[in-house]
Amino acid sequence: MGALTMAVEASTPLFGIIMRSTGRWYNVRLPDGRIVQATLKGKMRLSNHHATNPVCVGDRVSLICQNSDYLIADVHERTNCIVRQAARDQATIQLLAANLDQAVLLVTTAHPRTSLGFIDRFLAVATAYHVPALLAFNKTDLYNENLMHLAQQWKQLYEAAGYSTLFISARTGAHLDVLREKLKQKTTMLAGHSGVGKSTLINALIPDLNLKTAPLSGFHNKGRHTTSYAEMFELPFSGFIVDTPGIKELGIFSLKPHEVSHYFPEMKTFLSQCRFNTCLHLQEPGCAVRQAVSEGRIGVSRYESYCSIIHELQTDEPVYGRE
Ligand SMILES: Nc1nc2c(ncn2[C@@H]2O[C@H](COP(=O)(O)OP(=O)(O)OP(=O)(O)O)[C@@H](O)[C@H]2O)c(=O)[nH]1
Ligand SMILES: [Mg+2]
Ligand SMILES: [Zn+2]
Repeated sequence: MGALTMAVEASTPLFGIIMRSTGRWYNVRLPDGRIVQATLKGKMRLSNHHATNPVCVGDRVSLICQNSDYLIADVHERTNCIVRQAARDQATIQLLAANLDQAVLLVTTAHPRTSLGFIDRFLAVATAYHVPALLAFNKTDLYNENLMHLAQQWKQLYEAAGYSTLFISARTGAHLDVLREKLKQKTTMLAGHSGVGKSTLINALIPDLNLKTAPLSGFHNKGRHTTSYAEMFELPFSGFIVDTPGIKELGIFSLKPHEVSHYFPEMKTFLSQCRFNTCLHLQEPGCAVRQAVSEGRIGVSRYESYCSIIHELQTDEPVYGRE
């Protein structure tokens, strides 16, 4: 009886979650918390021909053990998956992270200041991918009166649009208790410009981790990234957090122009009031969205970001379908 049980166990695939992928090797977390290294089973490499990587961080997989090597044999269906363009003007995508419960976008009015356009694009893409997003203002220890005033204005703008906001300092630990509550038992993607403090924050949440961070002086250089691949970490208070690199290229490429307004939550209530149901809310007569902007019920900067996304989608060749 005992021997039979062992044989069954050996042939049953193990369940695992991808924590990190660097080229050929994947770190996979087993249900007991152990992390093992695995490679892809041959046929897996071919499964998604649009993507440079068939498996990504957050993926739930079936593992088989062959000659004491772990092989990833299957990827379970994803609840969502954030992708980016593998390279500009190339018809390939890179899967960044899958099965996310939420995204925290780290922003700051200090250095390097986040642009509203970047925030709006990120929020629209996250909404399109069914990942609820919240804004965390970081480096609040550096906010003087002006920077704090600006941050308060942004907070109002985004809360009015339907997003939660949070003020924290990864450096001093201010309000990290509030953030911890939001992260508990969830899988969260942490996003934000290079230098905004993502790795510093994860180090603060997970003592002894010691992720590499970079001094501020290194950020004169555009496009510099200290973190160069996505990696998921287990939080000591339960839950997982994904540190992501280069979220800048996170594309709006997969959005369709007529859908974009649905990813701006504050526009939703006005959409049915436009004269034309094909209204893109640009120059069309009888547009309820533009009316709402002129009445101050939709933020001007939000509307400008909306227009710039539409403009980009209309001028760029759409090369991808939605993942
Ligand atoms: N004063 C202050 N500095 C911070 C805070 N958070 C991060 N920093 C500093 O900002 C710099 C960049 O932080 P990182 O954590 O490396 O930034 P990152 O977002 O991981 O950057 P990439 O890996 O390049 O995407 C480091 O010098 C940090 O010490 C904060 O809350 N306050
Ligand atoms: Mg980093
Ligand atoms: Zn309209």
